[in-house]
Amino acid sequence: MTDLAHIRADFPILRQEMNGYPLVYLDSAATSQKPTAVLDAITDFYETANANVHRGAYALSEIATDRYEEARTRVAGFINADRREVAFNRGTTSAINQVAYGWGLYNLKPGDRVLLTLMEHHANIVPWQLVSRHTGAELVYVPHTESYELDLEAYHSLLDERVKVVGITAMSNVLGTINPVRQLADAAHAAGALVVVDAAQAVPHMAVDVKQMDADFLAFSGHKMLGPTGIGVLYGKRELLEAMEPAEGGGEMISDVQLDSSTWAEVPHKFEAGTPPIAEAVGLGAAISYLEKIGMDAVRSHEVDITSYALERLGEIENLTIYGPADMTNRGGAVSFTLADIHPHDLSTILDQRGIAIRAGHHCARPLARSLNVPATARASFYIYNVRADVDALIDGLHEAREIFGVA
Ligand code: C6P
Repeated sequence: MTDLAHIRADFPILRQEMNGYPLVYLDSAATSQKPTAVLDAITDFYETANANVHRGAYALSEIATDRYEEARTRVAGFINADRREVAFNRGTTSAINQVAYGWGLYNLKPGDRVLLTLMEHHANIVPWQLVSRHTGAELVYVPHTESYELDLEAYHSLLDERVKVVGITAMSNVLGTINPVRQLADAAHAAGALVVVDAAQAVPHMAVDVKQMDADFLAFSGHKMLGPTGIGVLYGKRELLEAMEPAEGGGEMISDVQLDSSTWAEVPHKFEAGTPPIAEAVGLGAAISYLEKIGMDAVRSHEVDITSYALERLGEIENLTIYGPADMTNRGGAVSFTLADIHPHDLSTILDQRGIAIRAGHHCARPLARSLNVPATARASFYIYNVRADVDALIDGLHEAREIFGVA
């Protein structure tokens, strides 16, 4: 990363104080902050191009449609997909629901299995549970090892002909673990299963190439990658999207509507029922341009640098347990921990009084929290605008928490 001070200056919110301290934002895994370029792109859209898309036969609507479709092209380029393989929606959660209800509901049956990992976010668990109620398919989970990696031996032994779909998080939002998606996908394909990749934590932080991964479906959210809330992406291999049913019906997604049946629009439009998040797509396009200017390799190398520093400094604190790989080769910038028996919510409150924002809780991954045997963890997560001084502030705050709670 070339010029960190310059990058920080692009994020107006980071100039703000919180509780009388400079804001130290360590919750980018929940949502990232937004640079001026993204905020300006959204304002500019509303000021100069706002109209509904794919509908009006007038110039302004065509301009809006062009901006919306340009954003799709940008997203497709970013993940090395064809633009017809990129459907916009509200976020990772809605993208995975599209696959569960559009593919799972029509293709799963009793005796079939959906193979998930214990690291999954609820977004890649609950939709499959809901669909299993209708289809009778069974959910099976791959555990993690003691070093917080996916148990590959267990994965291979669970991967039999009953498994029709494998759901994998590319990067755990709790452990930070980066899973070997290509290797997992090759094995899944050899067993005849499709692969759904939850890339909510991966696409913002590293170069993701859907062809290299050989993902059948891949989901991510704009708001975790400098873009606005309310916009997300479902990538799917074209032949799968063409064969898949839409999970939502309404305007925009049809070719024809008769009284008792309809035919669908071409992909990807059949997955975009109703007025889409137009300005949000434009904002996501601007976020991608911003990330591309930095370069995803530089984004990743900054993450490696700042997270290694955080792991090193957290390691200095006695009675602090980190839940996640110790080595940066297969981990990202989400660092979950507990400190002695201080409740993570108390830690978060004490840090908040110093202007430091971390997340505490189960991070929408309750099965994982249970397997870690903790009700909650504290989690610091990093992004391009974080600097070593942010880590130092976190460490000072944790020392204060130790004193307040009388931890030896
Ligand atoms: N994780 C976190 O603090 P949505 O809410 O649809 O944009 O993203 C859901 C989601 C799916 N998968 C993973 C791996 C995620 O991390 C998230 C969002 C946030 O960890 C909010 S719970």
